[in-house]
Amino acid sequence: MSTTRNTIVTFAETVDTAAATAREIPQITDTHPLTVDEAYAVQSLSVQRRLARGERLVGYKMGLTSRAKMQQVGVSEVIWGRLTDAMRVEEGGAVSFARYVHPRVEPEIAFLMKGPLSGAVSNAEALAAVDAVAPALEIIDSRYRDFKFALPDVIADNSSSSGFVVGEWRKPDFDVGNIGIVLEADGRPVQVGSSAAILGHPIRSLVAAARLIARSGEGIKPGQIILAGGATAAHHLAPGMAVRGVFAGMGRVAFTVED
Ligand code: 0L1
Ligand code: MG
Repeated sequence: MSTTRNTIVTFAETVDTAAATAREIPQITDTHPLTVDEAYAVQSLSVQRRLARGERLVGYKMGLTSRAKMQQVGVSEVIWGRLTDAMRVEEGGAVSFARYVHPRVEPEIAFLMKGPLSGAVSNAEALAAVDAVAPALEIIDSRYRDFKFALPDVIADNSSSSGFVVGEWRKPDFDVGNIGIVLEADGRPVQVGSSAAILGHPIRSLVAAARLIARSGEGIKPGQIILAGGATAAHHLAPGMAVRGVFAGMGRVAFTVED
């Protein structure tokens, strides 16, 4: 079955509408095989629809950055998605559960960029382009029914990205390679991990971001935020829940879930 430009446009509209209206959809690859490149083309067009509605691109998220998640989806490469200003939740703020299909949260490290980054770069070059680091929480919400998807489905669906919360920025004058992280729900620890779970060191995720995003003809720009990927498994959100990430030596980041 061939994938034409019209097919890409149709799937972009499908995933965009599903995200905008919090409706679940069947996985695309059930009825139409997609290559990874075609899936990124769907993602690109779907995010362009958001930008056309007035949202602003503010950065990128990296996904499947831990061995556990890669095994879960059966892949050996990380994926990425786009972040817009409308996806950002104020630190300590509230989100509406009704805005999502089956949302989960995972703790991440966020990088704020001061320099551009694109293509093949070293860990040192990536670090030199970082202005600040912060504890962060990503809200992921696959729009696919029963969480059933293949890799191209997830990529097309903006790599499940739905929202993100960023804590206080700090100068990157300390090593973020092994930060102890506790994810709490209603004051109870529900996940415990380390930033080392993010490709062994979150800076490697930034290096991968520069390489992969360049393939699509885009580049990381100063002022943009990069979410490095989940440091623990994701935890399901529920109405009324208070969520907090506690990052050793970095601070806290929190939000609540309303109905
Ligand atoms: O942020 C991520 O690691 C992407 C996860 C994509 C799959 C999922 O929704 O669990
Ligand atoms: Mg994530």
